[in-house]
Amino acid sequence: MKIQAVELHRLAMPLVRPFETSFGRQVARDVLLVRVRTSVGDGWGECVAMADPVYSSEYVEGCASVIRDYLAPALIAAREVTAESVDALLRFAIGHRMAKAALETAVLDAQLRAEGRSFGAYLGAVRDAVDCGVSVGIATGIDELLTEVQSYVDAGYRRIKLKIKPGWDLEPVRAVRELIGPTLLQVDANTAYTEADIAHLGRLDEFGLLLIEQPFVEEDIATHILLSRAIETPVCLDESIVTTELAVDAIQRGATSIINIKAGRVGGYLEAVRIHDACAELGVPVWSGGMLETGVGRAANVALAALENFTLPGDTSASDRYFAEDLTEPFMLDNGQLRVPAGAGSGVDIRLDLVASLATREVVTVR
Ligand code: OSB
Ligand code: MG
Repeated sequence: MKIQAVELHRLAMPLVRPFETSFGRQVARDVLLVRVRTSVGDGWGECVAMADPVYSSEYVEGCASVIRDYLAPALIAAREVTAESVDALLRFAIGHRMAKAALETAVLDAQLRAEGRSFGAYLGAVRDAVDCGVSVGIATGIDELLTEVQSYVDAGYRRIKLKIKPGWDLEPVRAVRELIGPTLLQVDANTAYTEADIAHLGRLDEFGLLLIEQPFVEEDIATHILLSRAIETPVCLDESIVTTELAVDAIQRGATSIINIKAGRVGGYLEAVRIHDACAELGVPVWSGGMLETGVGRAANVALAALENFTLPGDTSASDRYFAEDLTEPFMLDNGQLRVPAGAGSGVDIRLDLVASLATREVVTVR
């Protein structure tokens, strides 16, 4: 296909409840959508970067800027573009994986819509519905936390993930474990701990957690190896894993035995599938992370989570866990699962009226 134009749409989506992590408190999602206009039709992608560079170095304004000034012009200049060639066309720019992923996803969406093929069929989905978990932010107190967790258990979520940080770990985990009994439970520290906390984190072993996600800074594989040796709870990496090679290396060195896959973090769905395949070969289970996506990004995440080795419930929650109104038809939980969209491309329709009415910036068009 030929890329004729790339549009950047910025909007603000209020969250149904504030989402607090060790890296800050979000009250709204600063959303960046990319629409590619191509010779075979349009495609959409959602950039997963947060408003501020606090989860990774990328942030929404930076992504919009690098797409506008570097990435989109490179695709528009190319004689022929396919989803499979986007990575090579954008390799001249170092890093910026979330920005690149948004573009690659939009190109893939256009390509698959034109072919009448779904993301699930293209990526290799083996099921038509996926098990869902929910990521629960740091609460203002234990009572508030238990009320929120109970509402998710009542809604049917198959796994609870608690955000933890120093000062908010053993006590909330104990209280939630007592509340939910044998329901799957895991924790995510978003890099909030250091090597000095290893003995303390070992105290989580008594709660039978599925895993502890990313306790130390992303570059620090060595301390994750030490922790994996010191505790029984499996260690799972999120922020650290940005390529297939890094995933394989971290697994072989004993730093991680489960991997959280986020297509945005690794540069796109094609690389996400490569990580999935490499982990399968090494006998390492994976699960689908989330970045508070709207239905646009969620649709593709749900398709990815339908691959064989996604054996643990993902952070693929229903639309109403995040938003009162979604940008697509809402994703609704059915017996703890979301249905994999079966329509062409991402399989969802974008509500252009809502995208326009929630806009915080003028649409930027690169041509
Ligand atoms: O670390 O998994 C994370 C949200 C934003 C940034 C990072 C993370 C998260 C979540 C929520 O945990 C996942 C979701 O429900 O989309
Ligand atoms: Mg995480």
